[in-house]
Amino acid sequence: MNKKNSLILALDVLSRDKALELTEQLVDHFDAIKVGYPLILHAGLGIVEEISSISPVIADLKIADTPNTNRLICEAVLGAGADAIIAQAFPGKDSLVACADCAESFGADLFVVTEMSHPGAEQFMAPLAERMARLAVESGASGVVAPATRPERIRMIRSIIGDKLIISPGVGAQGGSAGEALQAGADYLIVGRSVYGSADPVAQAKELAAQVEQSRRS
Ligand code: 3DU
Repeated sequence: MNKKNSLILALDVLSRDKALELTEQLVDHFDAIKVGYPLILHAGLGIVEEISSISPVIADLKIADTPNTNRLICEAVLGAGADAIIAQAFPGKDSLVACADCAESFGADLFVVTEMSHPGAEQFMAPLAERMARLAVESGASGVVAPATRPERIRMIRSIIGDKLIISPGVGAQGGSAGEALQAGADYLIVGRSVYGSADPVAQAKELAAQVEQSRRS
């Protein structure tokens, strides 16, 4: 993934046509497009192939199964053209290594969820986030997913993972601040509803780019 804008679009729209229209409109403003269950379940796996011919794609299937099933899922979505996958750490090292091995065989990136950005993540994930971040490093992941809604947690996770990448959801609709997440150590911001749900997605993307630029200068 080429770091130009430090922005990843979470494309959780439900139709192929809308997804492709937004991709065409926004491709220059985002370094990658993240697609997940909402879009893939509605539009089919072929949407990964279509978007990946326009932009790098991160497949956010939050893969969380046995090593063999993880491998089958990774092969399907990376085979469809995704450049990166997202997996959960909690199934354990063998499951995560299966994803890392598959990503490596496709020349793709693996991002591991440490602690999610919604309030409920404080219940089970936050207490284990440090261990999950360490596991991500041990397993050979390219980076982790850490919450823009809790910049102090990004800071803590950065101290564990060194120079691995942090991609960070929660800016905009979930209340997180772009500037604070970047200052805390996020490499990329993942933004969905506040862009694709806006009356003017390109204007929203430009506003985010201005915030990224301001944070780089400060
Ligand atoms: O809240 P938004 O609409 O900006 O979208 C955020 C995206 O990031 C969405 O696809 C969601 O599934 C994903 N995500 C989180 O929000 C929080 C996480 O911890 C991990 C992924």
